[in-house]
Amino acid sequence: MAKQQHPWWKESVVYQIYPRSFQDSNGDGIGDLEGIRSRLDYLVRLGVNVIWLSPVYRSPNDDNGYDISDYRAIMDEFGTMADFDALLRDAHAKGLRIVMDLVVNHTSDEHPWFVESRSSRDNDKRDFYIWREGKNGGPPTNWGSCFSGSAWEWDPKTEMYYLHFFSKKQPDLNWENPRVREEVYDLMTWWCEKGIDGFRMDVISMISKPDRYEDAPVYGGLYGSSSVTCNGPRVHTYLREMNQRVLSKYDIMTVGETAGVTLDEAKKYAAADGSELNMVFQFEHVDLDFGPGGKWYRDPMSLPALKANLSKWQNGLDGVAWNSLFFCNHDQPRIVSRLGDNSPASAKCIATMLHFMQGTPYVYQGEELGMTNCPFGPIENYRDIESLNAYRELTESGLRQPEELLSCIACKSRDNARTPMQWDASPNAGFTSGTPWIMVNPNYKTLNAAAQVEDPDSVFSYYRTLIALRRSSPWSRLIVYGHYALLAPEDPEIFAYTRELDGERLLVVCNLSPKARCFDLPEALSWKESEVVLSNQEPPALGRTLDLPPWQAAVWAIH
Ligand code: TEU
Ligand code: CA
Repeated sequence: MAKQQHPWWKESVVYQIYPRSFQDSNGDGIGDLEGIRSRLDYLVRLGVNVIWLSPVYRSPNDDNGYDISDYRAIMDEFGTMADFDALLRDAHAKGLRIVMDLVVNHTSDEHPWFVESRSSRDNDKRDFYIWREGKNGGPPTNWGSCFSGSAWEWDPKTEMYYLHFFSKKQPDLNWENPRVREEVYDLMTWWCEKGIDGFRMDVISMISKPDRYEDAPVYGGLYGSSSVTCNGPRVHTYLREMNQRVLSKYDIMTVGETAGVTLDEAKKYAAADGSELNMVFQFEHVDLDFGPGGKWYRDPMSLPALKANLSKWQNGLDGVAWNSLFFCNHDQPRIVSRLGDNSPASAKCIATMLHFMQGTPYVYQGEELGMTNCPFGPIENYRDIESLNAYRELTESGLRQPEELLSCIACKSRDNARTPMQWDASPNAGFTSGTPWIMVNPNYKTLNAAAQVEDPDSVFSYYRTLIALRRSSPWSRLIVYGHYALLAPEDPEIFAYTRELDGERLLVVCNLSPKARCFDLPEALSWKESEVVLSNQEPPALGRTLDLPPWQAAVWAIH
């Protein structure tokens, strides 16, 4: 595809579906493809035009589908390939595109490649994975897995270690091996030929391992940081090759999940010349509340730090690469419980702040309803391998006290995003007629789609408006392509900025706090006329000083 100035993926809004938790169609308590198909009209109503499907491939589900044992088959619990084809057909008929999750940093240990690879030292597929001798009676390096424990697993059969940056059932592929890359390009082509509309590439920043396997710094726990393998020496070579071999042949959208990416690296991953991927999906802004020891330590997220960070990415990629805009996904706690106070007003305020920025917005299922973190209670109610392993490792080692760690897990667990979609007030929120695989958030009786879809003041209707403003309104070009400028960087409660394109301007002001605030617009900002574009409450009169009630968000076009 020739490089386009205004490609569809810049003008889209993506909705992420975590299939396991979206809609169950057969009462087994697990969401499935038929369930998704039955809810397409809801997405049409919301106004999004792209669906990102978290993995639906065959998997033993050690990490809910991020451990794939067959890239050309559908997970039994989710249905069949015929169900997938029906979903793709119906989605396309309704104007919805489908982007597949591509998990090729690692496979499942049950993938036939790994079964072969581990069978003997001289197996034909041995070099599909990363095998090393131990050192001093232990693993080759001190690297830790993102899911606790060492990143190396001892395999007694061949008496060597294999590398796994996630669970030991997710061995890392060896991208150095050209045969591995060929296999990946083949399976990607297979899906493109089926007519899918793009790929979200799981931890694609980790596929190129360092040249030297050396110990890494230890920040909080027992192991060296896994970030040593982010942006490895050949990652851009591989992605350019992938682009030439597959991506450039189709009109698809590609988004790289690029943990640990820097601004300079992002300019390569998502270069405007189209040589690698379309956009980066990075985590600096949502990792601001990590403590010095990482995710399981809490620091408050200061608004000036958040503003500085988001502004860095807005300004840094403008014209040279492309951002994803998100606060929520299946790995993140709910933003309304994090930055907000769980109220609908705070949900709308946070959404306004994000959706008027430059980049492609991602809405994660339930975010458009203001779904909140879940009061799980005891550790037994959690399902996520990351939370469960961290709890075991950090309490058993004596590094953390159980109660204190549990309160941290309650705030940060990925399971907060994975409770069933709240469709209505019927049992199990209308998600399943059976027993859900993970608990339903008890607030579903009042917080659900049925209560919101027709209500013009609901969070759902507000998201619908945000999406419509971006996709088809007099301000669409300005919202998609306008240049960004932050106002009042030091203000601890107000997030305000402008967007500007060809002499047209938008002013976005969000009071991200539960208290009323007076806000003086900077002297340098001037306008003659103004028009309210959007407001989540009665809009304040636009003057040099704004009176903003708690969680007020307002957007003006100024001339
Ligand atoms: O996530 C990779 C990643 O970098 C993190 O967001 C990770 O989930 C971390 O543990 C958060 O605390 C991707 C997927 O989005 C995630 O669901 C998978 O578990 C992981 O890769 C492995 O495939
Ligand atoms: Ca089911």
